[in-house]
Amino acid sequence: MAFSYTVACLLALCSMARAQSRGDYSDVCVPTDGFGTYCPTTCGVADYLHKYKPEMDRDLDDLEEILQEISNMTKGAQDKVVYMRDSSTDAQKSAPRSDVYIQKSTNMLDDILRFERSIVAQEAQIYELQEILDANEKRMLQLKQLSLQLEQKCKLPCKDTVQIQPVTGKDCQDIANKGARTSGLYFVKPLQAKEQFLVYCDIDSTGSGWTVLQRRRDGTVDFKKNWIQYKEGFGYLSPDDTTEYWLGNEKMHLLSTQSQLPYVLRIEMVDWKGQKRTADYAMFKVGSEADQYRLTYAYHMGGDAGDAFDGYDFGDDPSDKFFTSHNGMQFSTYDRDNDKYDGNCALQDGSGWWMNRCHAAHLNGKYYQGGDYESRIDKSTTFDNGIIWVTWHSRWYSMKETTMKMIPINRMSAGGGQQVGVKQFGLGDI
Ligand SMILES: [Ca+2]
Repeated sequence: MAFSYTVACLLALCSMARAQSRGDYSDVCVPTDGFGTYCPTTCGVADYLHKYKPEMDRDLDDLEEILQEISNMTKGAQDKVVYMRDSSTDAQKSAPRSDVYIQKSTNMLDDILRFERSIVAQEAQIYELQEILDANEKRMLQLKQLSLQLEQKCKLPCKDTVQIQPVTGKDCQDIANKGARTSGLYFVKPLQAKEQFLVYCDIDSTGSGWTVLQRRRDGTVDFKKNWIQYKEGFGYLSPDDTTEYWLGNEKMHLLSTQSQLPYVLRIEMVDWKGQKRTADYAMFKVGSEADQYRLTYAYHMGGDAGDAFDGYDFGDDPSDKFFTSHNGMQFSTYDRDNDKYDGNCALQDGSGWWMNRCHAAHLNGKYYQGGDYESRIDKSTTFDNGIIWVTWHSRWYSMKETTMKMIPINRMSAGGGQQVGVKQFGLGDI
């Protein structure tokens, strides 16, 4: 057996040698124990290779499979890359369109936001308009009511003519003496008058007839007038005593100087609280135009308004009272300065009046609604120009209503009023 093995081995070795040259003799080699300790024989190498070949083959097969897989996967990846490239190209090709859509949708979103904002703003506007509408409806209702009131008022018969009483006389007391008992408009003709003129007579139930010279009641007539206007009179006479006027210096002169019978001037004032006060002056006269319609009276007879015509001590200067008295003063207007002042009182205070330097009483002054006017004027340019009677209210208080009226002095006792003592009076007293 050993022989055969050796022979075989030898044969195998020979064949190995041949095989080596030919390369196809691996199957016939017999492995020996000496392999690995000694230098390998040709057969040992062949056997060793043979032994590991299948495993290597399997591994190779596996590797081949893996490589195939990898190859497949690579192919897939390549395909994918191609696909992606194509897609990318396609996407690039279609990009402009999608940009348009994105832009469009962005625009739409912007529009929606804008509309939302617009809706909120419009809702606020609607609310405001609703409020205005409500206010207007309320106002319309008020106007409708007013319209109704006016309609009813218009249904009343209109008075298109002024009723003038038929009785005449030299003054209102003369008219009352003739039996007139109604206050209203009458023609009077003082003794020296060339023609009759219209006056308002305030006649009471006892038969006292007051001739009214001046009336302030609502500020509707501007009392800033010139010499001629104060001379002739201005404003409006009304049969029911509802208007403002100055009867006129010439008429006052004719009325107050027509006879030896002295007159009393009564000044009536109403303040803005509705309080009424009076001041009476005995032997009231207005001089002729030649004497610049000078004011004179004998004395203050009484009345609860105090004697402002006598001047007033304002505390500014010891001469205050002297320079603010009115008895004996000539009449001044802005265009005719007859006052005792270096300047022009009538121009400064915008009135016509018996100015001194300048006044403590000023019934033709500017009409100030509400009374107190000090805070309403610029005192560097405007002085105490209101409707003033300083022995009742301060010079910064303007009266609501004034009346200047005259009556023969004998009616003062006859009318049940104050008893009057007549004092002699001359120009030397002023
Ligand atoms: Ca002057």
